[in-house]
Amino acid sequence: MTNREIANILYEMAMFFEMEGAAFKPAAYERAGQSIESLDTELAGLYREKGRNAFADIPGVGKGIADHLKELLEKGDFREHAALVKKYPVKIAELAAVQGVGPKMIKLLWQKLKIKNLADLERAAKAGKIRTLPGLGEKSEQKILKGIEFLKTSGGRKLLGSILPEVRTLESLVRSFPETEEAAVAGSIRRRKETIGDIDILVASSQPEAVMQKFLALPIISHVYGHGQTKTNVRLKNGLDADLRVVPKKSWGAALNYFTGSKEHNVALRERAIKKGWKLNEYGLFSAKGGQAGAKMVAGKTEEELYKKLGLRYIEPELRENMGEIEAARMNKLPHLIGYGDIRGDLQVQTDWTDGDNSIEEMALAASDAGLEYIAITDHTQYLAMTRGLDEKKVIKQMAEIDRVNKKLRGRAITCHVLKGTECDIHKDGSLDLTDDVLSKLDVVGVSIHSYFKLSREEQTKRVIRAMENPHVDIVFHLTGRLINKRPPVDVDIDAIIAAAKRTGTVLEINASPERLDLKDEYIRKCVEAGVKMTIDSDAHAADHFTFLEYGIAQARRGWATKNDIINTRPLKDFLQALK
Ligand code: DGT
Ligand code: CA
Ligand code: CA
Ligand code: ZN
Repeated sequence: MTNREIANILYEMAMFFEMEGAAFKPAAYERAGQSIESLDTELAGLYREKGRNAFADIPGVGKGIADHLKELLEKGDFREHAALVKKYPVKIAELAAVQGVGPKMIKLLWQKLKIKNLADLERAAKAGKIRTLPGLGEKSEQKILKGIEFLKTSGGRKLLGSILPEVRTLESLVRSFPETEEAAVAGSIRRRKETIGDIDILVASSQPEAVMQKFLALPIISHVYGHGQTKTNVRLKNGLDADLRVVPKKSWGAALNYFTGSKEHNVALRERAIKKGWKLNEYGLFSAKGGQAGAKMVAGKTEEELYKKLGLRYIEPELRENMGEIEAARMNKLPHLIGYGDIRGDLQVQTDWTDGDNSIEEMALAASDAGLEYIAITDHTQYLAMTRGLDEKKVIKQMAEIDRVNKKLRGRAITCHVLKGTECDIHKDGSLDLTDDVLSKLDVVGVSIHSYFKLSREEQTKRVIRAMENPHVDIVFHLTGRLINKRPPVDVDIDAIIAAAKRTGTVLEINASPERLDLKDEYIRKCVEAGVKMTIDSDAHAADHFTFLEYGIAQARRGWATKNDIINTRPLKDFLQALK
């Protein structure tokens, strides 16, 4: 039984006591749970070694709770808990995870409607039964349904792009503590996953307690779940949880590696260490000779040293998913990933001609400030009436305006060049929303799907391929149309699309907008393997959206893409030559 599992049972006790209306007990069990969750060592092991003495120094664990813990560790449960589970046979943690649902309501739901779990709750809410309960109305019912929907779609995970700026601020705050020797954000954020469960912050310091105290005093913290000497677990005001660990400097590399993950990558590395007769954990790589006491540290101060000792080339965090990177590192076949500063142009930019916030000129100036050498203006087309999409006449008019802006920019010695483009809608049958005559006049033709998301795989694939076969079509924008946590991807045969891209010379876009990240990593890797070229575009709808490009680059790196795979890393002339 892990500390977290033990803590969860104590939290459950706290909720039962709240249902019972008991005084003090809910807070006492909550506190004991927090203490155990933040212990640096596993309580089960400690109990095996020391018996009841193992509980002596745990804050909040008095005689009563210690008795329960003893029973729990020996028998897997304790009588008082089992009795309450019998009295309230409900999935209490599952129900409490819904926003606005607490122990008191759970009791009411059980007693009046026999609601045991999330599925029961959803059924009752949809049937209009919640509003019949005392103290609850239609509004509470709607709120519960919304809470359930959120839990289902996101699993509570947040978009990387919605939190990274704030995480960076937090990281620099922690780095600025005088006792901090090294600081880094690890976990899924360092691997730049699309969505993030929680923030893992790692610090190297010889004074962990001072670091903890300063961390706990930060105003962005809204709740402390628990804190120990080297480990603290908090909730931030932005709704995310954060874990802080402090390690000695000599273990920095090993700890950074461990807490960066992924778990699967860690497991594979550990197996490799074992094969070499070593032991790998968050404190270092050790020679196992002479048992625990005689173990000698072989590596662990830096990650580079750790990989080297294991006979591997350094593996970038974005690749650490145990998807073949360890084998590639062993064979010296890792890709030389595209770098974060490698993008020169942006091929999907909207303006106030349709649903963007800024003018063509404002977007060009912002792009120039962001260090870009060229952008394509790609406003929506007429089929998207909602965005005031452009028809042929307006496209021609916009081309003249782009000429005017380019001239003006040159006059001011601004080197960012504005290309004429479109985000042309693909109709249901794969025909396009602008005539070939107009498409032929543009520098960059992007096409995309904004309707009929639910066509069969066969129809959807045929539709996109027909658009790709148009000789004027250069790029397919956000191929699958997904919105992370909001809308599923359309169903397409990705292998057929990639084959068609190869055959027709069409480029596929990696859309960098944080809720799109479309293509996903697996598809990018397929493109790389097939030799199909890609662009990384911000899909900017406002002047400050060029910062999104970073998320697209991260996505490309997670898909093993090199600079050569992404054509907008090239200077303008070479970029244009790479199009159809
Ligand atoms: P998340 O938070 O769900 O977005 O994903 P991660 O990868 O940040 O996962 P998290 O926060 O649970 O743990 C951070 C890292 O710590 C994880 O990437 C690898 C390491 N880790 C956590 N639990 C285990 C474990 O049971 N075994 C191993 N080998 N590593 C673990
Ligand atoms: Ca995490
Ligand atoms: Ca974590
Ligand atoms: Zn748009």
